[in-house]
This record gives sequence, structure tokens and C-alpha cells, in this order.
Amino acid sequence: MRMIPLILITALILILSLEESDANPLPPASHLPVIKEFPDPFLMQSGKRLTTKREWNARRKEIISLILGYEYGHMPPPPRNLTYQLSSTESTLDGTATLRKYLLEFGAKHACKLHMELLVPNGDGPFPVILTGDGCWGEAPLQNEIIRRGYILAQFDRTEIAPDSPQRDIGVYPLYPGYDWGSLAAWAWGYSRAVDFLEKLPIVDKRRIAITGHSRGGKTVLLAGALDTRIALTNPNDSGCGGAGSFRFHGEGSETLASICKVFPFWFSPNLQQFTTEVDRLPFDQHFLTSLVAPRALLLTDALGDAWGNPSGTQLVYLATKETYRFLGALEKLGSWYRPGEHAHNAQDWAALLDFADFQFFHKSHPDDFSGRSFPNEPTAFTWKAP
Ligand code: GTR
Repeated sequence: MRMIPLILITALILILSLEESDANPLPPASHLPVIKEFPDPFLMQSGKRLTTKREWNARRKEIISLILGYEYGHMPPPPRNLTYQLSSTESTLDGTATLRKYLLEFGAKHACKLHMELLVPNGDGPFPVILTGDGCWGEAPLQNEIIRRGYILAQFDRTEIAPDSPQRDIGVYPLYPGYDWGSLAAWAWGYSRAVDFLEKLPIVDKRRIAITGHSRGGKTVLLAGALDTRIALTNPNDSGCGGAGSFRFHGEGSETLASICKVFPFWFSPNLQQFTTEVDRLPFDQHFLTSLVAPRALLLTDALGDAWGNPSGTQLVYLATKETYRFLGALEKLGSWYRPGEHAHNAQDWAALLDFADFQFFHKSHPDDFSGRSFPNEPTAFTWKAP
């Protein structure tokens, strides 16, 4: 007898939650207004503009649902059953560090597997961490320097989580059927699982976890840092279109929404396709995504010779993002740094990240210019200001 009301209540909750998601689908692109400039991140969907910092959380939720709904697709909840095994340890870098290799297992029946390698400085810690999922592209540079500055370098290969291809029958996809996520969202979800793991280790300083990635890996870390508030510092490098580059404003020769949707449709939610000829109907631009990182630390690193990566359109996103950091009283947490040269994640980029992390985490001074003004003659992409 006592079971019946419980069953009824569960059924009712299910019906209500289904109705809620069905009743409020995001309108198709054709029903959205044309907005030629960057949309105003402080304007609530109700039409009311924010006035106090306390209202930001509610707006943040709206922005997340727009970004996931139209751009990257939705992710499953955290699995909460992650286990790990240490498979080997080895002294390395002339005895200044230990390389520890782990196997992580999580998700339904522990079917998701992820290998992680940690390069750990000597000593007890806890140490701050630089985490990257770009292991598929080889080892990070500056390992001696990372250790010398007292950071753990944690590396994994995001393509273990999901392939960099349209294939949907491997990686996490078959384990979580029914999600509209593309690879960027799946990889970002993988970053959060890596953080689940790091948080379990006593040698890790949980309040000082930084993430970095390059290009498609940069788009990934920006999404991961936007959503996962345990991440203290986010550093997308040359992330361009679908990362910190604007969809609406481009420098000459930069990648467009139409082009990325044609060549890499599987990186995104299928919903993004409807905007290829209607960019100005997007109810956001990428400053909405970068704003989700605020008030946590965000460093955009870009290369002036990387035309395809839209360095000037990234500066516009940075300038718009500044308004959110100003609104939240966290301007010193936002940085943008440019170097001459081509599309790459090189030692200079890593050194800039280490300087920025030392500054954010330990208030150390640095020689870098993190004020991001490399294109003085760019058009103004927005007319609004922080309330
Ligand atoms: C390009 C792609 C870019 C960028 C790059 C990369 O082909 O158009 O958006 O992600 O690949 O990941 O190296």
C-alpha cells in the first residue's frame, strides 16, 4: 500500500519534468530577432536588465541553457562513481619529479576508461595543477619549468572520451544514448571527470586547478571552464571559431560559423547548423561563453599570425567579456595575451600561462602584457556596458 503513493509521485514528477522541457523548447533561428552587435549579456530573457551582482547567477543559468541548447549540446550529469588505480610510478626529469600513471573508470558499469599521467614535483604538496587533455597531440613543452615552479602537470587524451570524428558508436556516446552533445561537449565533460579524479588526491591543491588546450582543444577547455566552477583558471589557446573567437566579427581569412559547421558538424549540437546563414540571429556570441568563467581566472592566448583563428575577433570577445568581469568586481582575473607567429601551442604560450597562474594563484609579478589590446582599430562590437 505504502508503495502506491511513491509510484504515483515518481510518475507525476516524471510527467512534470518532461512537460517542462517540452513546454519550453528554444525557438528556431527563424523566430529569433536579428542582432547585429554582440547581444547584451546583462539582459534577462524576461526583458529586465540586471542591476546587482546577486542577479548574475540566474542570468548565468539562462546563458548556459542558450549555449548548450544552440551550440554544443547537453551533457550527462557527473557519474559520481569514479574509481582509479595507480598503474606505475617512475622518477624522471633528473630526479626532480615523479611520473605517475593512472587508470580512471567511471560511468554506467564503470565502462568509461581514461588514462591520466601526472608529473609531480618532489615533496608532499599540495601542488597546484595544470591540466590538459591534448595528450592526443603529444607531450606538453616546458616540463622542467612547470616542475620548477611547483606545479603538477596532469595530462590525458580527450579522444579516449570521444573520437575526433563523426563516429558515434565508440567512446562515451553509446554509454549515454539520447544526448545531443558534439565532441566539444563530450571532451569538456571529460575534463570534469579528470577534475573529479584530481580532487581525490591529497597531493592536489583543489583550489588551484588550471586547464589549458589548443585550437579544438582550446574550444574544449573554454567550455569546460565555463561550466565547471571547480576549475580556478581557464586558458584556451588559439581557440578561434567556436572558442573565444567571435561568430559575428572576423578578421580577414578567419574561419566562419558556416565553414566550421560544414567541416566539423560533429563538434557541435545539430542545432547550430540552422545559424550558418543566420549568424546575426544567434541570441549570443562567444562573449557569453567566456562570461560564464567569471569571476574565476580566464586567460586567452592567441597568435597574431593565426588568421584562421580570428585573433582580432577574439579581442572583441575579450573586450565584451571585460564588462562581465567589471560587473562582478573581478577585472584582475581576466587576461588576454598575443604573441607574433602562427597557429601553435608553443613554449611561449605555456610560459605566459605559467606567469598568469603564478600571478593569479600566488600574486607573483610578471613581465607580460595581459591587457589584450593588439588591434587598436577594430570596430566596436557592442554599445552596452556593465550595469
Ligand atoms: C582547424 C579548424 C579550427 C581549429 C583547428 C585545430 O582545421 O578549422 O577550428 O580547431 O583545426 O583544432 O587545430
